[in-house]
Amino acid sequence: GSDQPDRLRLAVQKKGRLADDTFDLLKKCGLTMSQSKNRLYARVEQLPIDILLVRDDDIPALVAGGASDLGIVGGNVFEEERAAGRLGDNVPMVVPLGFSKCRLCIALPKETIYSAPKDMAGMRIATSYPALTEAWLNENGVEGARTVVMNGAHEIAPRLGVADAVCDIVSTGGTLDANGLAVAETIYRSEALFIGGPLDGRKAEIAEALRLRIEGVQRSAD
Ligand code: PRT
Ligand code: ZN
Repeated sequence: GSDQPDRLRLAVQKKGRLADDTFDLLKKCGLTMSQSKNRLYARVEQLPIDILLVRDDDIPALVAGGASDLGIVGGNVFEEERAAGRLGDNVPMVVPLGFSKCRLCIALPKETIYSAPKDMAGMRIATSYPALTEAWLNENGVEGARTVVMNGAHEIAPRLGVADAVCDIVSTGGTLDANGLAVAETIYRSEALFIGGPLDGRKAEIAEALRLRIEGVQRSAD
């Protein structure tokens, strides 16, 4: 715990799409874990690292606020937290990891005619990424469009009549297609990020040992 200053804390997603890839990476790094009883954290056996098991949405703030030294999180979540101004001045360093790739896209009902961002003028866009969506709308001079924040089931928002478009994560595109939607714009390309630091002293050494193992795994995958 926090009373052990010589153990580094790494926040990862407890369960979900990112968790699978993250635990796979740690395994390839030659790291094994003992699961703690309360399942809030696991101890790494080969390095003095405690893994905090949390919701992915909490990872950027845990790292920016210093509760965790490092984290592994999707770029989509990290950049949304940053764009929303929730990381304050403590924006950590970032190393791209090359997995959990996906795109953040604005999608429209297939029958909507779309040729340029101005065609989105006045639209209501259902999303859980309001900061990234609004930043893109501003950069592209889209007038009068606004976001409607939803925490799931964005793809049904147009059929429910609560939005004209959605801005959501797309991987294969199958979910959009099944809901009669098509990608109009890709506004962010995401992959998992290793975030945190700069650290000093013993923690910097442990973080460097972990970073070198990750680099080794990435090199052997190329
Ligand atoms: O519980 P917790 O809050 O930790 O997890 P979560 O439910 O918020 O996130 P989770 O586990 O679903 O995703 C974690 C991260 O995985 C995301 O933040 C992205 O960085 C990454 N990722 C990669 C994805 C996808 N691929 C993906 N396809 N996240 C979500 N999806 C969704 C997509 O929005 C769609 O609804 O999966 C559905 C299927 O996608 P298609 O395009 O293949 O049909
Ligand atoms: Zn989440």
